[in-house]
Order: sequence, then C-alpha cells, then structure tokens
Amino acid sequence: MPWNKEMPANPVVAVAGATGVVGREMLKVLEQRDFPASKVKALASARSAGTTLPFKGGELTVEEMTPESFEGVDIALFSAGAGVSRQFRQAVVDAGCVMIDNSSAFRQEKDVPLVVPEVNAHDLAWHSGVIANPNCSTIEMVVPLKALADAAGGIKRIVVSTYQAASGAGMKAMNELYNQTKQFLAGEPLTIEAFSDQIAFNVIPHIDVPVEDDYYKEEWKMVVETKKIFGDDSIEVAPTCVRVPVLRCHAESVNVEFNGPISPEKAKEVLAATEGVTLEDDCANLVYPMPGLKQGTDDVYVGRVRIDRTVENGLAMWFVMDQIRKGAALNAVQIAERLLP
Ligand code: 25A
Ligand code: L14
Repeated sequence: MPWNKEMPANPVVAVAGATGVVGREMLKVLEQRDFPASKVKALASARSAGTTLPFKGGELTVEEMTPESFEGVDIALFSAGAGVSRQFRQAVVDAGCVMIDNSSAFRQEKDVPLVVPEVNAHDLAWHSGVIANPNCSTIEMVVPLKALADAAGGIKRIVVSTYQAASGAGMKAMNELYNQTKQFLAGEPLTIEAFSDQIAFNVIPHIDVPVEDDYYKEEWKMVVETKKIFGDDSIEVAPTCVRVPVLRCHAESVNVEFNGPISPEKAKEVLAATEGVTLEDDCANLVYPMPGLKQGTDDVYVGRVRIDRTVENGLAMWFVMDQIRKGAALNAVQIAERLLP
C-alpha cells in the first residue's frame, strides 16, 4: 500500500545501529547538514545501551532498540545489519515511521524503492514505508555514470573492478587492518577474525558470500542494483570486487560501453558539471583521486577519464568515494531530506 502519512517539517529521527561506523557517521551528517529534526534518538543493541555519542555539541544516550522504540518517530535510519532490519521492519512501519534502510535486506523487493537521489529521486514517490539505501559500490558507480549515460544515449555494458576499504565490513574490520599491520611489522602472528584471510599487505578477491556462477554476493548486488536504480534491465554489468588494505574510501576501475558516442573531453565537461561529482583529472601532472586521501568527503571523485578503444563508444575511468558517507550515511540522510514537506 502506498504511504499516505504526512511528514512533519521537523520530524523525530531515530538512528538504528548508532554505535556502528555508519551509525556514527549518520549522526555527524545530520548535524553537519543541519537536518531539521525536532529530536534525534540513538538506538543500538543492549550491549551499547547507556553509552553516549557526541551530537551537536552535547551528547545522546544510546537506548536499546525494541519494537516500542519507534513510537512517535517519523524517520528511522537503519544500519544495524540485514537481520536486524528484517526483525524490526514491521514495528517501524506499524508505528507510522518511514524506514530508510542501509542493509541489503529489502533492496530487491518490488515495493521498496532503491534510491540514489542524484539518479532516481522520482522513485521516492511510490514507497510504502520502506526505502532502501543501495550498496556502496553501486552508489559510487551510478552517480557519475547517470550523467554520462544521459549524454551518450544510455549504457550497454560496464566492466568494473572495485578496490574496497576495510571499513566496509564495519568497525571490527577496520581495527583488524590496523592491528594486523602492527603485528606484521613486529613479526608477530596475525589475528584473522573479521576477514577470511590476511588483509595487511594483501588484497582479497572476495566480498560477501558465494552466489551463483562463482560470483560473490557483492558482485551480484552491483549487477541487480544498477539495473533497478537506472530502471533499465538491459544494462550489462561485469564486476570483480576486491578488498584492499585501505581504511576508508572505495575505489573503482570502470570501463563503459555507451549506446552512442562520447569523447573523453565531452565526458569530462559533463562530469565537471554534475552534482555530487568532482573531477580530478590531469594525466600529465599526475592528478587523480586516491582513496587514502579522500576520507570525510561527500562527492564521487573521478579521474583517469580516457578512451577505451576495445569497444565502440568506450570510456575507461577511475572513481573514488568515501563509502561511509555517500555510500551509506550521507545518501540515507539525503533521502530523508527529500521526504521533508
Ligand atoms: O546489510 P548487511 O550486509 O548485513 O550489512 C550491514 C552491516 O554492514 C555495515 C554496518 O556495520 C552494518 O551492521 N555496513 C553497511 N553498509 C556499510 C557501508 N556502506 C557498512 N559499513 C561500511 N560501509 P556497522 O559496524 O557500521 O554497524 C553495526 C551496528 O549495528 C548495531 N546492532 C547490531 N545488532 C543490533 C544492533 N542494533 C540494535 N539491535 C541489534 N540487535 C551495532 O550496535 C552497531 O551500531 P552494537 O551495540 O551491537 O555494537 C556496539 C559496538 O560493539 C561493536 N560490536 C559489534 N558487534 C560486536 C561488537 N563487539 C563485540 N562483539 C561483537 N559481536 C561495534 O563495533 C560497536 O562499536
Ligand atoms: O551491501 O565493503 O551495503 O563490505 C556494505 C559494505 C556490502 C559490503 C552492503 C563492504 C554492504 C560492503
């Protein structure tokens, strides 16, 4: 059923999973963008109840999340994992609260819009209480590609390899990269818990669980989420997702075959004028974006724009994005902003 509850101008907002890497960033983004909330609640598991998180010069006391937590709440930003999102969905919607969910739980459901505001804000019109925030690697890819697709008659095929930061797997994964690096340098045995393999001084060509045809689920998400966000099932995506020893910010090497012609010069002109994109591209002077240096930024940074002569209408590019911000927290808050009257 389509949602028919009006959004107040000053909604009550809950952050579910507030103590995680993404939840903390959600609080930061709400504060930095001066989101007009009348009240913000920080929710997490019982383990964190009673601890405090900084917010607007003061602090929020973390409450244990229960089905009753959502009474009187207008917008809930969820980033506590897919299982927790499934468990609380009904209670949230029954309370008349819109759920903006960062997990992978509902992204493929027919009545759940999957939204990147720069690309398909129009899909917010038909939500029925739940809006999904896409996978971070997919968001990073579609923001610049939407603008280029519009300029080149659409996209036929994308070949993408990701270079994903440790923080994509949460706080304990970030700590593991840090600690393993120290252990490696001290010649000590490495503690391997958060990842399947050593991450310090290594790269791992595996993210999430195996699905079909020997792909991993992170790769599958990039295929199906790109089609859903663009509203175009004909776009082919061939991804390889790789974990690299970077703390924060995902990078992507992207080769695109467009339906119509577009020169690298034209592409750069379009990208330089695109909201949410910053072009950093000067080959001769070694100017290109790098993930180790983009922490805390909001845009998708694009460099290395050049012709791909192996196909007709081909371009090759390099993208960098802080996946905790635009890939998760910022995109969710931008969706919330679009729900305001
Ligand atoms: O959808 P998926 O595929 O299932 O993936 C979603 C998960 O991936 C992260 C995010 O992890 C999310 O949980 N994620 C998603 N998108 C991301 C992106 N683009 C992304 N990461 C990076 N980029 P997270 O670490 O950011 O957040 C975890 C939060 O969830 C809370 N939580 C867990 N169970 C809950 C719950 N909240 C309410 N009810 C529940 N039942 C969790 O809160 C955290 O806020 P917490 O209180 O459980 O954890 C507080 C502290 O404890 C550490 N911790 C977590 N697990 C353990 C732990 N410590 C010891 N043992 C553990 N098993 C946390 O690091 C935190 O400091
Ligand atoms: O589907 O880098 O949103 O581990 C976000 C974090 C997928 C994995 C999602 C990572 C997850 C990703």
